[in-house]
Amino acid sequence: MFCYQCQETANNKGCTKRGVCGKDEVTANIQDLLIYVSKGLSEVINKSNDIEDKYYDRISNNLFISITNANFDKDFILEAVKETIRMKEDLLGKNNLGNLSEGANFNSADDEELMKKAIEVGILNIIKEDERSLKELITYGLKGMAAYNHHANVLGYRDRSIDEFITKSLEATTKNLSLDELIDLVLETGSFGIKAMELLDKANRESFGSPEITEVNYGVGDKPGILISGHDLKDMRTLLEQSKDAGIEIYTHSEMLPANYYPEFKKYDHLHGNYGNSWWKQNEEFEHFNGPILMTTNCIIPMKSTNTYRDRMFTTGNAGYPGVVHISEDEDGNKDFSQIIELAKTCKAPDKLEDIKVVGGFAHEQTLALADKIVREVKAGNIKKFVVMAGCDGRNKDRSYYTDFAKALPKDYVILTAGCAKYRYNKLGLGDINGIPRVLDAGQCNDSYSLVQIAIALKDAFGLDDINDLPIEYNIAWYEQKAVIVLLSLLSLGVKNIHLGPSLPAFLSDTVVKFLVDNFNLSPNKSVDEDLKEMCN
Ligand code: FSO
Ligand code: SF4
Repeated sequence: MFCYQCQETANNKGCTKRGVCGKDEVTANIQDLLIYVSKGLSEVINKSNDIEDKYYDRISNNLFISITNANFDKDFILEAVKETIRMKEDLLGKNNLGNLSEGANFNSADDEELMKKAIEVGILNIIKEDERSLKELITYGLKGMAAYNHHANVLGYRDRSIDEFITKSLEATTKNLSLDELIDLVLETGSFGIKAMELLDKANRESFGSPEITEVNYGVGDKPGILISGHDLKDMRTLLEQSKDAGIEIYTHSEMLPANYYPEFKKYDHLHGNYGNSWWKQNEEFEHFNGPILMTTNCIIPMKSTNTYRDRMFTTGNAGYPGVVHISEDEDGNKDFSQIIELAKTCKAPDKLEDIKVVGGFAHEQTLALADKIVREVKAGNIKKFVVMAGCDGRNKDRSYYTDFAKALPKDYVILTAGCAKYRYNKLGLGDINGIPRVLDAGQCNDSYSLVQIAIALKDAFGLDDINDLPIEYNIAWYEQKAVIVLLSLLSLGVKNIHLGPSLPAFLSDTVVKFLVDNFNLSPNKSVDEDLKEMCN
């Protein structure tokens, strides 16, 4: 195996025996095969006519499955490989396509043959480092984009241009392209990242209402509960609806926290609030929850031998974990969570972890409603700058940088955040500036789109021509591939001077780093003091 797609990769070079994330070698190889056959299916889709949605869905699902910490179940992933090959053969049977690449021609349903192929199709097959770096940067961006696209698609929202861009770009990564052509494709991937986030923002707002400023309860009640984690708001609605008269309560976890901000979910009295912290604390916190846990997407972490919650954990959608019950949708796209609800009724109420309330829900509509006030405070000199600290959290000790940075920021700085990165500083009690909280949480990582909207609105309000003239600094934390598409999206908008940490991606070659530094002045995090000096001038 060789995998270097996330920030935790071994020695910041690559995982070669077992992933730091817990992914074993066989699973890593099957994921490589899944990407290989997805590129083959993409080529066939691109050359065929009248493609039904289900083919594009297969591609988005495959990319999502291979995101860090989404799916550890090799049988599940192998089944996705076989289904992808079946769908490709099905399209080939309907179309006369002539010459195809090796990946598009590859056909097997035999486990042994598939496993042999899986070992042969790793990313080190791209020999030239710069070419590999750019092709993987594109592929990881597409993985993040596909996740957002999938969440919009299941809510009935679709933009064919996004689907087509994903399949065209996947096919492009199999071709001989110059570095300049690949760099253009990297930036185009960022533009489509904005489109995908915009589509999901619309899907979420039209389905569940616009997020509202909300005080979220982190305490517990005395009824048994179900903990729902991940990013899938459709699953959230289904679970709330199916459990409303069951005498239990629903708690959000990690990236599901922003569900508490949506009017549609607030209607359910049994939505109790949020339980716990960032994804990487789940081994400990799930033990204390006592009831069932539903993982709708990443981030899952492997259970320890001492963990007892395996029998009360469930996965759905593109998430998977060996030995854990997976709840699939039926032919009409509906899911039945009744076995989770019945199990919850037999469980104890959650143990109390903390007893606080934290305010969030500053997505673009709410923040723009405050825009006049914000502009007034900036013009009066009470708010000096905004710092976008969106992105991911991670378990690496270096990540305490973000807590220290947030604490050390001057009192007239406001943090704009989205994604699980917020758990590093959302409970610090950083106060407010004349009623404007110093941590404005827009929501999930995809809600970085809201932060872009806020920046564009502020640019107009201040009458500026260039987004880089705004009093905004960017200190982005990355971990997995959704943060890659957020970063590419910002670059595609021409945002410069982004600080990226806690380390630069291992998949960026020296040449690609140089390109990003020369053209965007991207810089890796240094110490809190050095970065504060650069950003607070
Ligand atoms: Fe975090 Fe995990 Fe949302 Fe990611 S929970 S790390 S960027 O999945 O997608 O922010
Ligand atoms: Fe390593 Fe990250 Fe890949 Fe897991 S996802 S194998 S930690 S690089």
